[in-house]
Amino acid sequence: VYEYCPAPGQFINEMPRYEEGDTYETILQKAEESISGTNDIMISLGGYGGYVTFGFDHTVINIPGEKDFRIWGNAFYELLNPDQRGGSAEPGIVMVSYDTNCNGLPDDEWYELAGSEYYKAETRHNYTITYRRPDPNRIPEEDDSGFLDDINYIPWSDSDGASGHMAKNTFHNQSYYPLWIKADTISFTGTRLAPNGIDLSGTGRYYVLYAYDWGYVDNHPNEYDELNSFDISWAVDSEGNKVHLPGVDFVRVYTGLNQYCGWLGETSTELSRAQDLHIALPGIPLPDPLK
Ligand SMILES: [Ca+2]
Ligand SMILES: [Ca+2]
Ligand SMILES: [Ca+2]
Repeated sequence: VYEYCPAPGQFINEMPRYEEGDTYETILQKAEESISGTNDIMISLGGYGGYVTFGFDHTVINIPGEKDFRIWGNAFYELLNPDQRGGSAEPGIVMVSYDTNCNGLPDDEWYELAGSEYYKAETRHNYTITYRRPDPNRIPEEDDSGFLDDINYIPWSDSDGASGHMAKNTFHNQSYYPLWIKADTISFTGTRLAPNGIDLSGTGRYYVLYAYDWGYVDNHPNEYDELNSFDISWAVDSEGNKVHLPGVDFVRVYTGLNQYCGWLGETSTELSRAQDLHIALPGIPLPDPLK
């Protein structure tokens, strides 16, 4: 893991856990120990824009016509209407990079993998958000649900001129702002997908987050291996033009939505593992047939 830069969120400082004295370096180490190999410990990227950058110990080859790597998240479909593919889908956008200068470091050009939403009108490109550290002098205010006890917790503003707050809920009482960060603001830029959460109750009490079709992390349950697998040939440049990469050495995943869903809280991508689909792990056969 080369970078772990989450946005604020209800699982931040817990996945991985911040302990007194931790620095960015020790948190990075914890993120690496969480998702390396088959350790399978979930890390959270927090709200919109939060990201992790990781690599393999080899180049993942882009085999034409095949998906090349897979990423595990914690998405699920609700039991009542599984056919509608709604539940907890918190799509993370994938970027890839090829070690063009062969120095083993992710200092080369990055390309987004254009998922099913990339070219849609409601998808926003070059979107920037800035979160501000909570004001220690604010007076916490509850909402009517009883589940949010600090609705003005973390202020954010974006490049569209919109602003709001990430609330604090009664289920998670630790700081949601990354405690190892000294700066009072954190900014992220990227593509932002349209909201995918629908409040079925109409009163803010029952949100269902519907999965997008394909091309995102933490969007479909892990048992749908094909829907959690990625083709390097989906790569596009910053203008949206397709690019051909022979393979990738580095992968970045960031939370793709700026959305708040009542007591479910902010939408945040989680992930726990990645795998090169062209190399079998000991004891774990390759998917057959390769899709
Ligand atoms: Ca491919
Ligand atoms: Ca490099
Ligand atoms: Ca999730």
